[in-house]
Amino acid sequence: MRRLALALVLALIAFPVASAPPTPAATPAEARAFVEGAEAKLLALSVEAERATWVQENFITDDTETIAALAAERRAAAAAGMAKQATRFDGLALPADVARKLELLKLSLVLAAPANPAESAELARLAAGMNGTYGKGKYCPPGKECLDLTAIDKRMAESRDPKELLELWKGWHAIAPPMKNDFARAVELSNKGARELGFADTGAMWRSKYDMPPEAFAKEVDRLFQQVRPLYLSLHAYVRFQLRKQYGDAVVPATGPIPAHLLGNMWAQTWGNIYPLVAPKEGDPGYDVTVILKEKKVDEKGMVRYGEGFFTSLGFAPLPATFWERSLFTKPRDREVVCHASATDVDYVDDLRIKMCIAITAEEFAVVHHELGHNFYQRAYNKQPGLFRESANDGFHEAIGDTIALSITPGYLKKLGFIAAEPPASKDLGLLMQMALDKVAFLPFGLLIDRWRWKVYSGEVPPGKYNQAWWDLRLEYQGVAAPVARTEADFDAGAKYHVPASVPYTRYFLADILQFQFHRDLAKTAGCTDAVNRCSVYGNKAAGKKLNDMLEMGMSKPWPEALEKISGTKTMDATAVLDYFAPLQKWLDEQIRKEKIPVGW
Ligand code: X8Z
Ligand code: ZN
Repeated sequence: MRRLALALVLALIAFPVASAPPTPAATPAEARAFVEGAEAKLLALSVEAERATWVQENFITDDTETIAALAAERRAAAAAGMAKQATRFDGLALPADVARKLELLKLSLVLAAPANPAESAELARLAAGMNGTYGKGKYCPPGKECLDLTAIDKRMAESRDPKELLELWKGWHAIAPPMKNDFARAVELSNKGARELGFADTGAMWRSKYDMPPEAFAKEVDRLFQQVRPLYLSLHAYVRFQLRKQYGDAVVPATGPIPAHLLGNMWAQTWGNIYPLVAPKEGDPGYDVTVILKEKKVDEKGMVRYGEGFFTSLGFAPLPATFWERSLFTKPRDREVVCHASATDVDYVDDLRIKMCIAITAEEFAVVHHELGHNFYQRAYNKQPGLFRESANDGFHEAIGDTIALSITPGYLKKLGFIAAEPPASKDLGLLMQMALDKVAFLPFGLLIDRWRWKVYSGEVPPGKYNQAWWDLRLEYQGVAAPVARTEADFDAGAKYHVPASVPYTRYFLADILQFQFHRDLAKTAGCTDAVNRCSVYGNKAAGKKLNDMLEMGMSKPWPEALEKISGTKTMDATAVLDYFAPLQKWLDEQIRKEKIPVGW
């Protein structure tokens, strides 16, 4: 090869430029051959990288981290190289599938590798290292046994002692500062990689993955948030009012932000664990799924079996035997693992697995369905070409399992034999409040993590302002404040998994909206005429087919076309959220009026 190239150079030198043969123009056939070759290579490298990551996250050691970093680097370097080569087909009229694949080649990575091999290796090492550091994170209270995140989560959910909650909050957030420099360096390196691919920075690259210009996507996200913001404000106001009753004036201000440690969750992202503090008196549904699961002695695998059972009731094939052999369901005692729940398809065909340190609670029952949603999606699109083996957009991937979990209604629980009778419609307020504490409370959180990262990647927020910018956004969007004074020595964003693990987060905001849209439309397909929160698509093959038709498309078409399959519209629409919670919103606003509860912060 090299000799041939040299011969060509010599030939060009030997002949006057005017007589040099023109570079043959690239043809559509060449473009197809190129992209199909790239696709096959990338698929093979992705399988290798997925396998290495699986081992690293299930056995955190220095060696597995190195192996995972090497595999990630090989994939990233190849993808970046091929994306650059693909530019030679720019401007060529191409069949739609080839053009889409060439575009996706550029967008297949979360962190783009810089061309410089040393820098590319450094970025991969930093990413694997932060993932491991987070996974190993612990809080060691003085004189007591150390607590990992699973143990801390449990205390955060159950404790009503503000002192203990504060200790846990501070203790966990102390895992992050050692990662700050690595994070800042990874920002620099991945930005370099993104720029080499023609993006302004990594944040702009992330925003380019939605079949529309990046600025239009940011606007679209804002539009959706504005639709649901009034509902969030009402919920926030009522929750703050009730927390004041529990903790008093000195801990919770009348009109200011809610201190972040009191909401039953380390990041104040879902508030379902404080349901007993805010439950509408007249709305108690009369059962608690956590209690029922424990009474029925459902174990970790049993939780997953219920999830699988829902999908098979819709017509999906059962999970393969290897799923049960290879998944991680229980936190091992003898080694470090990344407990943050995840699902993967290691061979991109049917080597499906989840990794989760399952707790037997209603909250985790929903998470099990969330993870299985990933697996059933992955298998549904496994006949697509490699570059299309992805969800329509990343919000779709996150929405599928949650859509199914919205069908865990009293009617479904009765079918499972969990409850003897369905509570009457008058108890809907309690059910809606429980759901809103998780889903409505999450909306601003789902948005702000990437608002912060977008500013970090663009350079608007330099490392010296990371923490201030983080809390500014927490205040602006969530109306939540740090429970103790913070400085730039803290790195509070780093205490949330997706930041050290480099997982984009806007996907969860989109999923929070999309799941209500999907649920509303699938319930309609199933012919449900009840209030939408009482509709379950369990056992409905027509709804299952509709869902599968969309899942099978993978990423082969722009996401609005996938959305259309289920919803008959190409537009994401938060009115499904508003419809679902309409009775609760009415009730909240009545309380706000009656009790003169201040709204906002
Ligand atoms: O990270 C997750 C899943 C894995 S994709 C468990 N979620 C987000 C989070 O935990 O912060 C699900 C909802 C939000
Ligand atoms: Zn997920």
